[in-house]
Amino acid sequence: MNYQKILSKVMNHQVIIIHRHSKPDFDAIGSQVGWKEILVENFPNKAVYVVGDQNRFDVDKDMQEVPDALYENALVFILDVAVKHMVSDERYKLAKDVIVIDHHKNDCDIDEASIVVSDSSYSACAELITDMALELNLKINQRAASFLYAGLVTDTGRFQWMHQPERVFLVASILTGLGAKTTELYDFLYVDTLENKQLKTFFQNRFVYEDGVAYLKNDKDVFEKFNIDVFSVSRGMVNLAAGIEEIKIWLNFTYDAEKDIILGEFRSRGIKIVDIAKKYGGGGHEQACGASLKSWAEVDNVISDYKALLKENK
Ligand SMILES: [Mn+2]
Repeated sequence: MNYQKILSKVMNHQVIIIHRHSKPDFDAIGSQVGWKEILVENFPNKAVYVVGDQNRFDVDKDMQEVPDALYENALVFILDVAVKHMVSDERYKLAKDVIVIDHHKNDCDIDEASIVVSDSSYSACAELITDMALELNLKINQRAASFLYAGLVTDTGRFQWMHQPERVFLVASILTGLGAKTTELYDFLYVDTLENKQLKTFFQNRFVYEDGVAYLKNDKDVFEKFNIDVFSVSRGMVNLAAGIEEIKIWLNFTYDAEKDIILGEFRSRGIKIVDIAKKYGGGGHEQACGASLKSWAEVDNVISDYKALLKENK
């Protein structure tokens, strides 16, 4: 395994900066902050930083401002992503050395990387990071355990979607044994405000159900109507159409005014759907993926493609 090589690179650098994908989910933040905690715990003399865009998953406001000059001699880790256009803060290009650790199916296109660990048998990047830390006999403190556990829980949909359940539960057992704060996490994730619950009801009722495919189009008017961010609609609402017997594929399309693109989030039960995401320049997991689309006409093409895919699979 490459883990020993990774450890030697850590040993040989004084400054370590950890990146991950933009619009972070809890696996991205959990892996990033968890890995930082592990490095700080085991190598207290090193300067370790975490950078990137912030949202509610940066629960303790860990993200830091790092001057460009710091990159010159730095080792950069890029976690939970292997494609350059999705990395938050492109200054990783200034670094002396780059290591990519990911669990998605995409091929890595980050040319600066000297080591790429890309293993889609891991259900969460946090699972991979934990496995690596254990293999390297690194101490995982309670804060690291809590963040890594958060990544594990969210990327598996609370232990529903797992590539290797035995390993997932083993890692979960180890992390809870190390004091991961589970109740705090579940309250953060699953206790909702009344306003939010009502908002979800609104979105749920707007899904269109056709030929085994559910889809929802969220255009500008949604953001005029509600005080809600793009991510909360795009990622936050897609699974409102999950768990319906007749629906095997569910899609959520959300207009991102800042970038003037439409974010597509695609999910399925029992059908591999990532190839269509890739066809439109996106990617992700076999049954949970996405793509950025240029127009509502293109959105309709995606919907037609998924309907056709479902027919083929019947
Ligand atoms: Mn992940």
